[in-house]
Formats: sequence, structure tokens, C-alpha cells
Amino acid sequence: MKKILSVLFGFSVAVVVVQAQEKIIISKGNPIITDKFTADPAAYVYGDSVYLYTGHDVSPKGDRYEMHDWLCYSSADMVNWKEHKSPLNTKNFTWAKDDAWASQVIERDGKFYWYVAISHGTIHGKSIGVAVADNPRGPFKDAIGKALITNDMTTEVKISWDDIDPTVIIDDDGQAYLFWGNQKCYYAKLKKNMIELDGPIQKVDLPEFTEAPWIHKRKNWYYLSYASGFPEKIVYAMSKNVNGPWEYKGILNEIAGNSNTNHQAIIDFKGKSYFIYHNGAINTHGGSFHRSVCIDYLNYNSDGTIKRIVMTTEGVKKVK
Ligand code: FUB
Repeated sequence: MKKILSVLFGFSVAVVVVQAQEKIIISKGNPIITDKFTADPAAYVYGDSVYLYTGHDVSPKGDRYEMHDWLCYSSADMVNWKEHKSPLNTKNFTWAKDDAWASQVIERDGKFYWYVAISHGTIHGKSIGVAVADNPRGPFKDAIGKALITNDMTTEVKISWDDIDPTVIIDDDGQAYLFWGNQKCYYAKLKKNMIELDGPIQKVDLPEFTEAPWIHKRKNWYYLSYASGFPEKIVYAMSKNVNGPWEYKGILNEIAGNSNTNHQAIIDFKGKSYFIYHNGAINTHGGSFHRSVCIDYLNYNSDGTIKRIVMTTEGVKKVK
């Protein structure tokens, strides 16, 4: 049908069809999305908009992680959101089994790279894959046809889920780094093509590291925030160098309502800083396996440290 319409009326019809796949969401506070359970937010600012990528909890009873695809939303003002057609599914990785766990998207040279945690089909344990697209809404496709990181590449901790929760940064000199982990935080350089490691896997020593690292840079400081303990709080460390040493700075966000996990993303957008996370407080049936993405403000002190996040039900206001 789409093809016939495109032939008859040209490109503009395809645009209408694409738009028809978008759903408009006007957020009324936290959680920002209420028709689906969304988890593990990652956000990326591109052009005039912020793109929000989330996991998608679908466990019928809410008693375990069941996640098969990732979701994509965009907003130009942090209140009015568009839900785009899901641009990535675990089935897009033919070598993988299932489990669309935490992820992050970053752009380089006009291509968008989506790093995901996913269960490997033949190598025991979780792994990290990469998908690529020409625009932030996708569709994304497997960028390498195999995992970038597998459980057998990291032997520091004897669990099968230590290779999860990728976060990525491109430093000012163009060098990209991938951080990830559970119980141990790992990192490695990425080649300019963003789909190969460029050196050995290294470890970051962080107190009480559970999972969910998020790396970001502001002014001359690097920030490594992460989930600590269980149930999880989000804490953070700072450094003047992406390779450390990292100085632990304490709690950033307390245990989130009704959820063991809290998974954060941190961005600057149109002059304000935001802390994007999930809790289990959605009405109804919210919980640790029925999570929902929330957004609150993040504020820095003049010395670069971050003020404690205040989780609210009101959420954030429209920004121009
Ligand atoms: O959503 C599955 C896992 O729960 C994520 O990978 C972790 O960060 C935690 O949020």
C-alpha cells in the first residue's frame, strides 16, 4: 500500500505514512509515558530535539524482566513527545537470543550507533551489540553481524551478566570510549568506525558499583554516574581525564519509588540539565519489572559537583 501511494503521489505521501506511525504524547509530569512500561532510558540531543531511547517491560505478571524491543521518542520541548515506530528489536541481531536490556545511541559522521545489552545466542551470558542507522529514528540494523563484547571477554567477575549497560562518549579529540558492566565497570577505546575495539578492555575502580554506568563531559570534567547497591541508588564520580583517576562524589539520586533499579541518563538541552531515570511508580501495576521513565532537573554547583536530584511527580516544564 505504502509503495503504491508513493508511486502515485511521490515523496510527500511517504512522509504522511511515516507521520501516521508517530504517536503524540503530552506529558503530564512523571512518569512521562503512561501507556507502556518504559525502562533504562538513554537520551541524545540532535538538532532541535532530544531523542529518548528506552527499554520496554512487557512481562505479563511483572515478576521478571521480559523485554524484546527498544522504543524511541523525540521532543523539542521536553513535554510534548512523539513516539516513533520501534526502531530496533532483539530479532535484528540474528546471533542473539533475546532480552532488550539497557542501551545508548550516539552519532558520528552522520551515522547513529545504538549500543545494546542483549543475551547472546551461543556464547553463554549477556553481550553488547551495535546497530546503525542514518537517522536517530532508525530503522536501525545490526552494524557488525556479531557481538562487539561477549561474556568470555571479561573474566573479572564470575557472573554471566557483567557485560551489560553500554554507555559511550566521543571525547573532544575524537577518541570514542565504551564503558559498561555489572559488579565491575569496564571500558575500552573504540575505533573511528565505532564498531571495533581499539585496544584492551580496562577496568575502572568505583566503590559499590552495581551497573548502569553513564559517561558524560561538561566543561573540563568527566562524570561517571552509576547504580550502586541494591535496591539501587545512583551515585557518581568525577575526573579530569576519561582514563581516570575517578574521585567518588556520593549519591546523586536516591532509591526510586517501587523499583529496585533506577537507571539514569544525563543530558543538557536548551540551556538546562536533565536527569532521566526510571521508577516503578506508574499507576497501575508498576514495579521493578514494570518500570516507567521519569525526568527531573539536574543542577551543578559552581565547582562542577552535582546537587542531589529531587525526584518529583510534576516533572519538568516546557523548554523553548
Ligand atoms: O532492564 C534490565 C536491566 O535492569 C538493565 O540492563 C539494568 O541497568 C537494570 O535497569
